[in-house]
Amino acid sequence: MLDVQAIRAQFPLLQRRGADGRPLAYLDSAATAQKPQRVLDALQDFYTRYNANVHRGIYAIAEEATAAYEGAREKVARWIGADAGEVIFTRNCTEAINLVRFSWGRANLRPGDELVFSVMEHHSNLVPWQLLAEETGARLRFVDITDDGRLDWESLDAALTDRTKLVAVAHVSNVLGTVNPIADIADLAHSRGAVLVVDGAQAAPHLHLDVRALGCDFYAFSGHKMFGPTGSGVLWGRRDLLDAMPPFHGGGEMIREVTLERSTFKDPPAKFEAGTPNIAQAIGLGAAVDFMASLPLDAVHAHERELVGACIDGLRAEPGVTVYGPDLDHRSGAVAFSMAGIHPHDVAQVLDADGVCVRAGHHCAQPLHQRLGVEATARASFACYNTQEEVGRLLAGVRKVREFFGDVVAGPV
Ligand code: 7TS
Repeated sequence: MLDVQAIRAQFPLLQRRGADGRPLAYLDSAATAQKPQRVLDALQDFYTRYNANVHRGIYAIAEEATAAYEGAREKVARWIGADAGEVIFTRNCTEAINLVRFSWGRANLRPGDELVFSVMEHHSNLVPWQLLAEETGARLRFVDITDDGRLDWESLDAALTDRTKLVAVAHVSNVLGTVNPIADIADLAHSRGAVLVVDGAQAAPHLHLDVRALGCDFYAFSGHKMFGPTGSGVLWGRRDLLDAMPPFHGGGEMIREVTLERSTFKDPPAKFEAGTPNIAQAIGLGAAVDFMASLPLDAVHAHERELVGACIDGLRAEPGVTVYGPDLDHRSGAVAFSMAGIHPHDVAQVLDADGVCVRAGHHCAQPLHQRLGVEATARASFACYNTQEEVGRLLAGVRKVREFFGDVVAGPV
C-alpha cells in the first residue's frame, strides 16, 4: 500500500486550503504537476550557494554548478535508460519536438516525403509537423482512433508507405489517457524505414521509462509535468541520429571553433544547447528524478489506477455524463468527460468553488475534439499525491453541477 499522506506531506502547495477551509483537490497534474520540497530546495540551494554559469568558469562555484547541471543530465539519462550524451535539455516538451523539426526535419525531408501523426496528438506534436511539411514540401498523413479512443492499427498501417520518413505519436494521450503501444509502433515505423518521435509529456510523470526497450528514435518530455520546475524539458535521441543532425540554435557553448566565415560544432548534447541553459531548472529536474526514484513505482501505478478507475466508474454512473477514452487496462492518469447540455467551463467553475481544480477546454487537442464530436471537455488528471477522497469531491461537485444547471438547460442528453 502506498503511503499517500507521506507523499502529500512533501508537497507544500497541497497544504494550501481553499475558501471553505478544505485543502485544494488538485486534479490538474496533466497541465503541470506540483513540486515536492526537495525540488524547491534544489532550486534554492543553487541560487543561494553556487549560482554560476556552467561549462566555463574555473572557480569553485562554477565547477559546482557545472557538476550539478551535468549530474542532473546523468540522473535523467539513468532514469530513462539512456546515455547522458543522448540527453538534451530543452525548455519543455514543445521545444524538444521542435528541435527534431528544425534539426532532423530540415536535413532529412524532401518534397513528396510523408509525415504521419495521429488525431489524438497534443498541438505540440502536430503543429511542428504541419510547419515542417510547409517548409520542406513533405506531405502529412493522419492516423485515426477507434471509437473507444485507442490508436486505430489499420489506419496506422495504411498511413505508412515507403515515403514515410517520420511517425509522431504520444506515449500517453493528455485527453483520453490512452497508453499507446510504442514498441509495436516503433517496429512498424522501422519496417517502413521511418523514424519514430514519441511525445512522452504525459508518460514521464507516471512511468519508469526505458527508451531502448521502447525502440523509438526520439523521446520528448517536460520536466514540469514530472514534479520538476517549469523551464525544464528533455529530448532523448538515438546517438547516431544526433551525431548526423545539424545544430538547433547557433551561439555560445555549442561550438568547437569559430572563424568569421564558419564554425564547427561540439558533439551532442552540447551541439544542441546553445547559450546559457536553464541551469537551475535542469538541477531541479534532477531532484524531481530523485523524488520519483524514491517512490515505490508499482504501488504508485496501482494507486493511480484505482483513482482513475473510481473516477471513471463514478462519472459513468452520473446521468448525462460521457467519459472519453479506453478501458482502464489501456489508460493512464487523465479522464476527460462532458455533461450533456452544460459547458465544460461551467463544470470547472462550479468545481472550483469547492476547491476542486480541473481543466476545461480543448486541452490543446482540437483535432481530437473534432474527432470526438465535441468542442470541449472537462478533464480530471491524477498523480501519486491524489486521494480517493479527492475523487469523491470531484463526483460530489459533478452532482452539484447537474443540480445547479439541470433545470435551466434543455440540451441534448
Ligand atoms: N504533449 C502532450 C501530450 C501534452 O499533454 C503537453 C502539455 C505537451 C506535449 C506540451 O508540453 P509543454 O510542457 O511543452 O507545454 N499538455 C497540457 C495539458 O494537457 N494541459 O496543459 C498542458
